[in-house]
Amino acid sequence: MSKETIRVPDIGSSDPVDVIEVSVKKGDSVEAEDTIVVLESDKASLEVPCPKAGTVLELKVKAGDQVKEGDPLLELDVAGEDGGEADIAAEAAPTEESVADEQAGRSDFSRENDSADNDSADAAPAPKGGTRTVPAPDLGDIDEAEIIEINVAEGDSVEAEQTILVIESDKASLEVPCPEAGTVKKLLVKVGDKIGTGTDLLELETAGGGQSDGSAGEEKSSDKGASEKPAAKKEASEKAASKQDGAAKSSGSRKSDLDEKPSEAGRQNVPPETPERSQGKPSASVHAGPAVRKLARETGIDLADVAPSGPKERILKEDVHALIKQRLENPPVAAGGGAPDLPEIDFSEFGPVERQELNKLRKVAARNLHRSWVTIPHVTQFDEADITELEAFRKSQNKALEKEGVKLTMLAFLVKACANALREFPRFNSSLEVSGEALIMKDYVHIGIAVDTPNGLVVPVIRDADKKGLKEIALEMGELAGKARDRKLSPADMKGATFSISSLGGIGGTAFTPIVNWPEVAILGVSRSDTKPVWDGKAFQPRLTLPLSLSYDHRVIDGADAARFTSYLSQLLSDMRRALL
Ligand code: CAO
Repeated sequence: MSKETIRVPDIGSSDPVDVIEVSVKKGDSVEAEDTIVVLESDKASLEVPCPKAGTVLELKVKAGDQVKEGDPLLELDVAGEDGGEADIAAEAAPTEESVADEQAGRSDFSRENDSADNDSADAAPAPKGGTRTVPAPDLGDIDEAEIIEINVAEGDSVEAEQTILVIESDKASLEVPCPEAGTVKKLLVKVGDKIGTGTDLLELETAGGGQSDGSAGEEKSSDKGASEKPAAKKEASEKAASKQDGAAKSSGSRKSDLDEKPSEAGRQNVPPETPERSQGKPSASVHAGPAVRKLARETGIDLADVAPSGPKERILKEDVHALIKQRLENPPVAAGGGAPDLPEIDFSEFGPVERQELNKLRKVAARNLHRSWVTIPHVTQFDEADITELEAFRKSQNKALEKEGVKLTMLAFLVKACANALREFPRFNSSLEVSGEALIMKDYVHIGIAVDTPNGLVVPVIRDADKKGLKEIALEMGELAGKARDRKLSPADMKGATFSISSLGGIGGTAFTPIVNWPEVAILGVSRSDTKPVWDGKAFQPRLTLPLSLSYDHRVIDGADAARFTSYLSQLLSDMRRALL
């Protein structure tokens, strides 16, 4: 036996970095090049491979520790070697975030301190309008990399820095950002293609139209990919994660493993990144290194479905394994009771037809709706609230508030009332752990509001609704609804809802059964209020009545609780003074 201490390799910086993942445990057999830990600074992450094969005798670090060059990582019983003890520094392998810097001749954390020398490339003038070819960036010593995702489609508008595709080599994946804003005229590559430095990727029509030779842009594009500053890279990474699912699906490529994380989706049936996909803006990302992504791909796991347990919501290998285990133990509903395969039907046999491709927002919404529908046992509780006095109060207040530019809507009262009800009935503000073994009770009340836009449905979030006044809620809602319709919502605007409200009151209808927006456990549907004759014991009185439809996850909420919740809500809306109690 030969015991060797494996140490932190040269990471190019004397500053300590975080251990965000320990990929092996005591007793594990590791092969040379197997990742043993993942280190991360503010701007880059680095997978550290084991320099030799052997058995892990002892771990010297744990996730959350901080280390610097030379610190011991683990003790290894080196396979096939005998005698003595040795010290050995691991050699860092780049993750996707460090590849761009590697291309620029830096494969370590030092890059975060030396971005100034790259500014010239970033600042290279873009051609003023025209069609240009965007080539692959300088891939350094990577001869060939495979395109694993294409994140844009022909006709898409793209922004500068938006990820257009993701490539992968043996050790790393890299998101290739668009060097400038424009419209994708033609894709010149497809998923599965092998590309090298300078391979033409797409034709981009840049602002201004017309034709240009694009050479300056090509140069810029190449440099850009190679020398992109970490912050920009990080953002591009987020963009890629936000975009790739739709693109992967539409291009019929592999199951997306850079998929978005829908778990904090603040929207009705649509993950938060969805509108961003259609808008080409950054969005929530899955945080995972290449090794984890590879594992997910190999095992057919969609990283979007994996609950992260690492720091900064990073998905670890063990998270992927946990999901595989869970699926083996509890096959998803689809396996037993999901929709059977549907036969293709040629509708043109019966009359003229036109095929209309769904936009990305709707495609992803469909997927999430289906997932919620088949995984959550839904029940809808119907109720009514007498809002006669509330409506009178609202109208009277609106006259005064108009001057301040605030429109006090019924929805603002509903948000406030729901926030109160959620504090009163905290189970409605929880999430069921994926294992099904625990509830995550949340000590914050963030309410998602379904907003209808021409592009599809989005759900911006009013944060800490329980702590805000009606005016503040009304103002914020107006702003968010406006941003939604102008497609200007940021990912942060749509994250973290604990409960959603879907109001169709402005449109019509008497009741409906909204689908719970997983991982939330309940959603309130609101229909159009109407004046109804209500018996007061002596006579029928005309009362303005608001229909409420509360759908809930029956695994978490009992029918009796749902009835209590809507009764409470109804009483509160009948007399908001109760909110003060
Ligand atoms: N009953 C009667 N009238 C109502 C009402 C209700 N429950 N809710 C709103 N109204 C009235 C409003 O008072 C307003 O009238 P005035 O202009 O005369 O004041 C009018 O309907 C239009 O309201 P609105 O819809 O613009 O405003 P809102 O605050 O009620 O709703 C928003 C805002 C963003 C929720 C809404 O515009 C929207 O997008 N709704 C659709 C949500 C959706 O699609 N949900 C379905 C999800 S499930 O697939």
